[in-house]
Amino acid sequence: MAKVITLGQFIIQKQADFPYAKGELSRLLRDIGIASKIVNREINKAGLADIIGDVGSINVQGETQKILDVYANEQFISALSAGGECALVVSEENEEVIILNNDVSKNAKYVVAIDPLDGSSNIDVNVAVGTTFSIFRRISKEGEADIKDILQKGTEQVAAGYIVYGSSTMLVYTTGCGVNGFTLDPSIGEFCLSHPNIKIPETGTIYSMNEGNYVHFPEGVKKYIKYCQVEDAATSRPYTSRYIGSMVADLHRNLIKGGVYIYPSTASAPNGKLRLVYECNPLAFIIEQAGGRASNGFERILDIEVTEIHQRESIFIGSTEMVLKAEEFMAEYSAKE
Ligand code: P6P
Repeated sequence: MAKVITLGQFIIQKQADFPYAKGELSRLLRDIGIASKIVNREINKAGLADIIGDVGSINVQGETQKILDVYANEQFISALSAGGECALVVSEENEEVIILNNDVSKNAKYVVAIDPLDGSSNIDVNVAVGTTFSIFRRISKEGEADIKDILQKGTEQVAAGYIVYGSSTMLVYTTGCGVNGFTLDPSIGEFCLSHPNIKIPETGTIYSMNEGNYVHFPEGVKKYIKYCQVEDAATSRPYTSRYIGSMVADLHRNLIKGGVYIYPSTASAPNGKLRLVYECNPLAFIIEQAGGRASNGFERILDIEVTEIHQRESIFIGSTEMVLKAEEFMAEYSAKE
């Protein structure tokens, strides 16, 4: 029976990789882990308690806020505030940055961007949902956290990860030294190392996108879809189309099995739908650390200038060879658009 390594033990073990670390990032990651266990508990009983459905309010994205969205947001923000290792939070659910200026947080070394519950429209139909988070070192002086701390390019992230609340609940994260996955063991309430040093297959046979938007896709995406559907035994085509409507779940499946997820520009989302700061950047960091690739069809996601906390970006993310092929079609058919 292999020794169980919990998330907390693993973080402490890995802390040794950072000679100057004094434990702040370790505690921050643990704070996120604790909040995710509380959120997980509510998600798992959403069908029972009366926390399904809308609170009637609208978030900054103009999306109806589900009770669980709001609950998850509150849990993560209060965990980050209480933990004292985070000076500022950006959340999909809040229009403005949240500066945590209590005595311990105002001098914290790190800032966090988070989507507390992505894909929450799936809650009511019992489909997997996810949390994404991105961690930066602050660049402001102690006591004066501000928006510039979070308007940093994806390459500046010190850590990033996601939690996928699926058939099991998993936390997957990177600090720039590879990607490790932990599965929640409800019997002991601990995330346990289940997927050490995850590497995404160089190529795959799964493509994920909402083909209902086909008529509004860039020409390069249309050509790539046709490429995926052509019979060619040598390259295992036609591929399989899998789209859950919950990016974290689609990305996690593609991370394990190989595949590509694409959310390009569409008529209703001319800059793509996904948000750069708290969705594209953390997932791009994870995928690159696992040996994959993430771009907006033309430019590496992690290199994209960040100008607004809720800015949207097209995303092509997954197995390197599949993203490269899609980028070839974008270069040939869409670069001029
Ligand atoms: P559409 C969920 O709202 C989300 O942000 C992603 O998780 C998901 O992949 C996508 O949007 C679904 O959007 O337009 O296909 O319904």
